[in-house]
Amino acid sequence: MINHSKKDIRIGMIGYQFMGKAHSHAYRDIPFFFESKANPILQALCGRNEKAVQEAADKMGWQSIETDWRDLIKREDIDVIDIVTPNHTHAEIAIAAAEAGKHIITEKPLALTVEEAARMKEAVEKHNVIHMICHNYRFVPAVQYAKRLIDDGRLGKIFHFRANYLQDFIIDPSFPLIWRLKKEVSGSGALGDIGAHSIDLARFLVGEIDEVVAMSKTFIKERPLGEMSGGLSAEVSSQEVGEVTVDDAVAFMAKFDSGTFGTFEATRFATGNRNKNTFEINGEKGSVRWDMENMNDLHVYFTDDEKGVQGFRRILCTEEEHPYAGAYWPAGHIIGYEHTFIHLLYEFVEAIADQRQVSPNFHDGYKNQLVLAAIEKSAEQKSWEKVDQLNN
Ligand code: SOE
Repeated sequence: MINHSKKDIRIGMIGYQFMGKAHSHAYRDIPFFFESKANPILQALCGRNEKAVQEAADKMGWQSIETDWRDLIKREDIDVIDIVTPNHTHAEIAIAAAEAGKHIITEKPLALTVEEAARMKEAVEKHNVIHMICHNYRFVPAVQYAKRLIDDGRLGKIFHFRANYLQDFIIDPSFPLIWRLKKEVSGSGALGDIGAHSIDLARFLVGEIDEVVAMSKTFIKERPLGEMSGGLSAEVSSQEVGEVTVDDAVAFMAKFDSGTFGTFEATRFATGNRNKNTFEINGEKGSVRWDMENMNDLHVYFTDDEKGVQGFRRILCTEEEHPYAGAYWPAGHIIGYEHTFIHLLYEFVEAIADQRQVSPNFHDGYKNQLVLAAIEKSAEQKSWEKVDQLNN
């Protein structure tokens, strides 16, 4: 039976590969698992290759297609523009979408530069649309529960935030020069692609970063030309080689406004680590540890636990008490990567139904971009950099 009290939210999505699949699936699952005020409709899918976009639309359940994003934005039967295209396109599309009065969600990082990010933030503010950036790891129940413990004071004053985001998909020197390895398309390398997620988790859990010092490295400086071929795989398209213009790895230390001491590493050269996104937070009354590869677990330690049996213990965050978890299965029945997008997009469409802003949004994306820029500058100049000095 159709529920007429729900607000229809007609989505137009640009891009349809890895993230396009994650978003499409999530929109479809929202009404299945959540009592949402919104009814997301997969109205139109956009991509330049007509045959490929039609195939993707048929497979993922989109009702129509467009081959030019400008035509999609002009359509009156579209409420939301969802941007899952490479990073260099985010600013132009988002600004045009804001001008057309569409609500906007974009993949991360927000933009290539602080200047672009600032223009995007101004556009969504000026046109008063609802905006969000896809930092999906915030929406893991265990991460949300860690946030609740911190906000409730269970860890006390926070001394350390320690994060690693480790991948290894480009280690082979014959892996081609995909868009993620070109600065003019991606902005930065491991830093903006995965380090941006750790920065978002840090800002979400611990607060703003004040100052950073960084080093970065490009291990393989030239690669054969080629393209992504779905997921994180790619195909070489020519014998020619091109220059890698982004970092393969970055490490940085950060001072938070709160006085918390931060250490971070983001790399695509951590052999054997496919998508190891972790953090540990140490406070005066306790600690929490989380690892995306076992994303349902939160390891906690409390100093007031009984002496003799103290130690890190594992909480399986699948109970009613754990944010989002109650929407799924009986306790102990775990969820996965795709659910992070269901939660994120659920929050987005709910916010649209309620006509209010949501987090993380373009302000968060902008703040994140400031941190990314300070890290790049620090690595280049071998100096401590104040994050706010880039904030004008
Ligand atoms: C590739 O490094 C990638 O898909 C990132 O772009 C995502 O943001 C991350 O969540 C998983 O890895």
